Amino acid sequence: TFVSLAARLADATPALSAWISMPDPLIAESAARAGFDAVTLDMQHGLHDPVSVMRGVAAVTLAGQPTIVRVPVGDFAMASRALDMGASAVIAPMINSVADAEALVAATKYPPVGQRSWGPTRAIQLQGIDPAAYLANANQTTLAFAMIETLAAMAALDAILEVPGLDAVFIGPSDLSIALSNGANVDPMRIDNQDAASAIRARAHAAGKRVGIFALNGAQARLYRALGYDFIALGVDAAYFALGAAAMLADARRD
Ligand code: 3PY
Ligand code: MG
Repeated sequence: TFVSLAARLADATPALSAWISMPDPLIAESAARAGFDAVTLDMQHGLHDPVSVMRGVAAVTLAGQPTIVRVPVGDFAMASRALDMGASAVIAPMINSVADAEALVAATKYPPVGQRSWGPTRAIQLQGIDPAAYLANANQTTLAFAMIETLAAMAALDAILEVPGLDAVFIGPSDLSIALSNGANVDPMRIDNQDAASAIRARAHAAGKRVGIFALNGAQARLYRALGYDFIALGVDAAYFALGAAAMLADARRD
């Protein structure tokens, strides 16, 4: 049976999501079966394209997990298409203004909240519901995450949080650390960067929004769990493979 990210967050907070760059659906399905609470397919920096997203969402859904799609920068049409393909949330990078946040909501919510165009054929197939039920529930069961990862986004944060229909924010700690150091370094764990992320989290929670963040490894994810994030994306598929291979080889070569 279909599980949306909204439903998963209601009973597993924080949800820990896999982060998948490799476009074969087998990779996404393997992550779904490995114990993550959700699977995110990355079109911004990862290799996913619209066809691989369609296949990946199906594989993850049939394995019983919610799928999230991070779309490319400014590609709000793809945000609609990801939901049409059955994703239960989208993450939009580089949301730097109220206009960006409004464009995200317009693409991902049906009227009267937004202007999402009708065509969720694949989502309806995968979720096993009828079109009327999909229309009645989609604005609640699909989530739009605005990525906050620039100085402009931090400056506009309170206004972005007031955009009707925006469900959640997702902090990009690497880009944020580059912005806060004026390009000097990329270091998500820098104290000033963690302070900025915590301030974003507190303001978003005060506005009633869910807050997600990206963790490079298990130690970072543990920190974010303790801090009260709702949704934590953990690592990346290439690292799961490399770490698993290294651990197995080391075990094999032990005397
Ligand atoms: C960032 O940290 O900038 C991200 O976009 C996380 O993937
Ligand atoms: Mg980023």
